[in-house]
Amino acid sequence: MTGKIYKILSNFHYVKVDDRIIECKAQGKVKREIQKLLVGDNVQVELIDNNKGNIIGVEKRKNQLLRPNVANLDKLIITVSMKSPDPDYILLDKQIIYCLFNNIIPIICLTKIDLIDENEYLRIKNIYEKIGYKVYCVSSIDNIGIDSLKNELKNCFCVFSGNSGVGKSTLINKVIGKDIMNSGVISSKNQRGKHTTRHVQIIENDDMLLVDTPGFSLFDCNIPYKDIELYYEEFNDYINNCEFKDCLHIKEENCAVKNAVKNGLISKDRYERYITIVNSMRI
Ligand SMILES: Nc1nc2c(ncn2[C@@H]2O[C@H](COP(=O)(O)OP(=O)(O)OP(=O)(O)O)[C@@H](O)[C@H]2O)c(=O)[nH]1
Ligand SMILES: [Mg+2]
Ligand SMILES: [Zn+2]
Repeated sequence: MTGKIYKILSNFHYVKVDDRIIECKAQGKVKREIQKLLVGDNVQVELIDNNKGNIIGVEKRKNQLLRPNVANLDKLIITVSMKSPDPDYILLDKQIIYCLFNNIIPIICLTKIDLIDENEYLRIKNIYEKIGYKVYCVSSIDNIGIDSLKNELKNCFCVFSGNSGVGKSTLINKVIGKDIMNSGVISSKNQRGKHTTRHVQIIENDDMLLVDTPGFSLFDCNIPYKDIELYYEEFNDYINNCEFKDCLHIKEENCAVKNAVKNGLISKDRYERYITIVNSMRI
């Protein structure tokens, strides 16, 4: 039988097989083959009884996140709040690069739109939609945009990422229609005075498989800085027209990308963040 790992607690792997959750231990052979099983792994299970089993094999992963440790995701829901905390667009752009590098579909979700002027979030939405990304503008408080986001999440495995406090847990609760995730209510649970998710777990509802992440996720990837341009889809039409073959589009003369920025064909904001990201990777 095959199934997906939904939750891991020490040596126990909770695998969804058909409509049941089976508590499994990994066979020695599997442990040697793959050092660490992850939530999201698709595994072969041999049943011991009705609700216990052994994991006897693992499918090859299509991708893997480092923090949280999750495998095989289809979409990363990059959550950015428009206010409190202020939007971090460098983090957004880095996460898009990371997704494209790892074969994950990036979905942008602008949250807390009840706190700012419509023009401001529509401006951001425009920039990213023009490049070809899907952007959802939501407010969990005013119930805006939840249904269309829900459609995006159906029939796929999605992880929510974004800085602490952007509203991920609140949004997941809204989408699911139940208070499953602890959201930022002050409590005595930890030193920061907030609830945080301690283990990674898949939440399933209505054909959606969702993972909440606690606060910031780390986006380490070994992309050489010279290749970053490849993950800026709006540069594609221009990079072959630069005078220098290895143009980084920063200081070079006769750069087609810089010209496109000057002519308003590429977003100046995105381009400036590109420079910041490339420069931060060169040191
Ligand atoms: N105004 C407004 N506040 C919101 C909205 N969504 C969430 N909040 C508030 O933002 C705070 C943080 O929300 P959380 O859902 O806990 O944020 P999180 O991203 O899960 O944070 P971490 O778990 O620390 O990563 C809470 O006080 C929420 O009530 C929204 O749409 N509008
Ligand atoms: Mg949370
Ligand atoms: Zn150039």
